[in-house]
Amino acid sequence: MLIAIWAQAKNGLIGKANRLPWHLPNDLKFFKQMTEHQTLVMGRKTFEGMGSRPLPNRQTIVLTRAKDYIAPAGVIVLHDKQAVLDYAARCEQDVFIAGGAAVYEEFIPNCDRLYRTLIDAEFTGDAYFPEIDWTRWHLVEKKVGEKDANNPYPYYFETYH
Ligand code: RAR
Repeated sequence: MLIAIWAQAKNGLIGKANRLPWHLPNDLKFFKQMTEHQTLVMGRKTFEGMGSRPLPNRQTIVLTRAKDYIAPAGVIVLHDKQAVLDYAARCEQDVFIAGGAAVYEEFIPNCDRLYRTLIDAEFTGDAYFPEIDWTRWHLVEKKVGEKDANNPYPYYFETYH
């Protein structure tokens, strides 16, 4: 299955200087849990925003047009959408589209599920989730995130089929 996973503020904000605009460790825990032993696809800027290091216990695929891109050992570099779709069709694992904006825009039409963390707060940043055809998607689950000193915003984990 191809699944998009992202966190956004109410206004669609997803990023700031290739990083996340907020500190919300419970979202990263959710991201970790959902993607464990699966495959992650991320754009080159998102990968570099995460320190150009793959996360443990999941296959990382970096998408870049640069044919000479050097990634750390264990990271797969692919250069276009079709190569990712071919990879996803062959691999046994779920393939998670993990950002950023340009990558979501390219892959959402091919996704089977969406995992959206909706953060009910305002932040500043420079990257927004793209416009998508919401008539295709049905909310099947919405869980309230636990608020505490380290996770001080109201937030929700939504699943769309
Ligand atoms: N697609 C997403 C993401 C993606 C995302 C983006 C980032 O910056 C642009 C990130 O850097 C802050 C991260 C970070 C993830 C991360 N982990 N993820 C898995 C750690 C933390 C675990 C609590 C980790 C993982 C696995 C093993 C060990 C450690 O730091 C991610 C974020 N959120 C959502 N909803 N969709």
